[in-house]
Parts: sequence; structure tokens; C-alpha cells
Amino acid sequence: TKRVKGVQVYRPFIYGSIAKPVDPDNRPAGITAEHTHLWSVYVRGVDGEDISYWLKKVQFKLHETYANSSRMIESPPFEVTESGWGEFEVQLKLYFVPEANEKAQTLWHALKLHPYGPDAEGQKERRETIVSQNYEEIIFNEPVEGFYDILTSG
Ligand code: SLL
Repeated sequence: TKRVKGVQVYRPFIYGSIAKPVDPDNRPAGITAEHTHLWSVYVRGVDGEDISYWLKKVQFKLHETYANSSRMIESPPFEVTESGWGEFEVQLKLYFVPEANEKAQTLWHALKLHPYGPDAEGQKERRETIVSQNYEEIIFNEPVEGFYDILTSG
């Protein structure tokens, strides 16, 4: 568990959500009438990069209106897909590979279902796919030697 002094390693990733309105005239099986949207919330590499060499698993905490609102995703894709009617803040807890010897880190993402727009009435007509995502970089500050090797080999 010796740390590599004076070294910082950055790793980029994307976290966010994609939401699609449910077509009321063509409702997918199993989606109830109150559920207006299908959505996914995710953590992933940039340009499809596999980030599982540093990210072990992700816990997604959904709104308490969801059954089993805490979802642990143990392998890629680190993603939860659901249907629903409302927006809320999703808590994302990033767990690193054991070699990292690092504590989990928490992020928040505002699930977005609706387009930005001037009037609420008009929004009913606007059936758009909404992507809301952020680019982020995790900084491993003075990583332990074994993890430094993992980060830099490849
Ligand atoms: C709101 N404060 O009122 C927010 C809460 C919660 C959304 C939104 C549950 C779906 C289901 C669902 O969509 N919750 O499990 O039936 O807008």
C-alpha cells in the first residue's frame, strides 16, 4: 500500500441520463398509464472506453417511489433503465477496484425528462428524447503502487 508520491492520475468518464417519452398510442408492454417516460441513468467511459479497470461497481439510488430504489450494478454497462412520471435526483456511488484502496465517491445527477421550453402547455406536443449528461474526471491522488501500475498499463 505504498503510494506513488507527487503523482496524480486523471481518468475521464461520462455520467447522465437519457429519457424518451412513451407513445400513449403504442405503449410498451408492462408500462402503466402513469408512466410517461422510459429512461436510463448511466456511468460510462468516453467514446465507449471500458472503465472497469478502475471502476468496480456503481450504486444508483433512485427516488423512494421506486421498488428496490437502491440498485447496485456490478459490471458494465453501469446503467439502470426504468420507466416513470417524474424527475428527481439520482445518487450515484462509484466504487473503485479493490487495488485502488480508495473510498467510494458520491455524485448526484438530476434526471431530466422534459425539454427546456417557454410554456408547459406546448411541452405536451414536444416529444423529444432528452439527454442530460456531464463529462467528469476522477483524480487519483498519489495512487498506491499496484493501482498506479493498473492505471498506466494499457
Ligand atoms: C416529483 N419530486 O414530484 C418528484 C418525484 C418521483 C418519480 C418524482 C415512480 C414511478 C413508479 C416515479 O416516476 N417517481 O415507480 O411508479 O416530480
